[in-house]
Amino acid sequence: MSDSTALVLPGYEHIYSGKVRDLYAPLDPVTGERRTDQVLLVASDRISAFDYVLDTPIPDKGRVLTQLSLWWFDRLVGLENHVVSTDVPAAVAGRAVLVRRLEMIPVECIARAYLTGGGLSEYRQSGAVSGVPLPAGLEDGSRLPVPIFTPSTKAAMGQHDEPMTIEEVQSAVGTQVAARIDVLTRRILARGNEIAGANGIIIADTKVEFGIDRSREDDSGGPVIVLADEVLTPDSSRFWPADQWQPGRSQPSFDKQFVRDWLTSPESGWDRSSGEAPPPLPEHVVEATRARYLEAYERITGNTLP
Ligand code: PZK
Repeated sequence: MSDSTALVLPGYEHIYSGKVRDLYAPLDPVTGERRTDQVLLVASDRISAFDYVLDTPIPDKGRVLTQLSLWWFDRLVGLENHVVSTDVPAAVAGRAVLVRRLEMIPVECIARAYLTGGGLSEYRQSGAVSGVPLPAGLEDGSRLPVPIFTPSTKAAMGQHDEPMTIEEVQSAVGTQVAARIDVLTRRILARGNEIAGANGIIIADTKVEFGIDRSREDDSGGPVIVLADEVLTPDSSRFWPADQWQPGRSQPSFDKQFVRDWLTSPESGWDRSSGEAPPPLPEHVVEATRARYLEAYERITGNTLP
């Protein structure tokens, strides 16, 4: 998307805007040329719900997501990540990261530790998710015996991602890289749940993205796989308060519950099936949502937002 509303950042050129984030290329201070080895990843305060980007921003959301990702990157030891520097323009301080430009792997890497959403639908139809057979009798919110890898396609914006079989992943990226991203994605979720679980948060599932650093090779001459994007945030993961977890019903989501509940309540006057864009959020919904994002950050990290 070429977004004329994206910020103008001195020393950077805007290259792309997603629903809630913006991508910039650094400019060489001497030649003014675009650098091809790095990108600036900027998390906005925009929020999406029901596939719409809402008109009302959530203050501090971009900083929460960025700072939480950085906190996790530090704790996912043994896994390379794309972070180069947090020294970024003042206009985006705290919500932007300068990262290594990677060759992105064209797969949405999803791991599930609990069953809900699209995984639950697949299970109810076939007893399996992404080709992984599961025990009978699982319900919405059930914990899985082990985290499973349920990759999907990276659809263009406005399109829906489709589940991929492991064979399709292998065809897209080769059997070696497919096996690596499967293991790494499940390991990230397992480690995330070890850490967040100690603070009463369940991470039901998560989506990560990997890239390949083509400037290097691993010890066996294979590709160097690097964790990119954001990691274990409320936008990429389902966070559930552990004390309210109750399999057999849909779980309250940590972040967007107020937004979803208000948009579908009579108070909003919005009909989800009308095809119309949702209305702006009232102050109380903005504040409750902001408080939930901050609470997720504080409960997971044990710190207040810097
Ligand atoms: C990259 N995105 C998703 C993010 C958007 C879209 N390290 C990297 N190297 C090259 N490309 C990317 C990354 C990362 N991370 C990430 N697309 C490409 C994205 C932010 C805003 F509009």
